[in-house]
Amino acid sequence: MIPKNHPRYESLLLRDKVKNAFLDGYLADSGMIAHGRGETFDYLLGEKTVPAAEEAMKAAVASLLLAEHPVLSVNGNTTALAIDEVIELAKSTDSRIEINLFYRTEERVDKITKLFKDHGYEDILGTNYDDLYYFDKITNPRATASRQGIYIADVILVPLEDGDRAELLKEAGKKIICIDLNPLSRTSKMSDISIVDNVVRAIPEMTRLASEYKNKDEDFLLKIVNDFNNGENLKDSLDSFKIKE
Ligand code: PTJ
Repeated sequence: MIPKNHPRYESLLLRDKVKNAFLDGYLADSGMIAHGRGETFDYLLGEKTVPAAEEAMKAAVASLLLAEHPVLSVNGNTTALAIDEVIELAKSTDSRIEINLFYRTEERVDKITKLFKDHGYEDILGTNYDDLYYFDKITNPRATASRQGIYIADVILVPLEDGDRAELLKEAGKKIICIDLNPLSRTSKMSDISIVDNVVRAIPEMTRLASEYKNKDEDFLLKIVNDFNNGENLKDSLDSFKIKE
């Protein structure tokens, strides 16, 4: 039990979620290491959404709303930290949700499938019963794509993704939006839109933006997307890190 008046309460609460998800068997052991890396970047970012991330989120939400087949990809960490928030974002952007695990096992997929069902989301893709395609033509468990989801998707949101799969999806011609606290990661560098923020702040903010943009016309959304420059935005994100006291 973490006392609410602890100065690091919010951070410890996230750690607890990650640890419990590991003990429940759906978060990869490496997921705890990935979380620790994310924590460090978030600490240096001041644990707040910086203006560059807000700009990237606007372009990301506009892209999801303009997409024909938008998909939100989820893994163990995203499920542990933001399951309800992902479901809300899917509803507000008419996106599908697909399980896409780097360390894919049937057991983890089943557990995540059940969790989404328990949270009221019935038709998750990428399950053990889905019609899966393998992007690299060999049945590499890291390269799965549901034929109703990632396989036909034009825009994919990948929160907390590893570089290899981001690369695979990019090679498959998808527009990639990532949420990654590390602006220097391969995923951030190769994505079309990189949101340098914590998934726990970014996903709810994207849902808020989606409700704001929902009734805007296509030209309004296209202008946001076209005015966005990911390289420039990543530089701004990097400048937001405080490495001095
Ligand atoms: O559940 P699986 O099997 O798909 O595995 C998921 C992990 C995260 C273990 C896997 O994709 C992996 O190994 O990822 P990496 O290569 O460690 O990359 C994760 C990135 O997410 C790192 O750049 C972290 O800094 C970043 N990160 C960690 N926590 C957060 C985060 N970014 C945003 N919000 C976070 N809470």
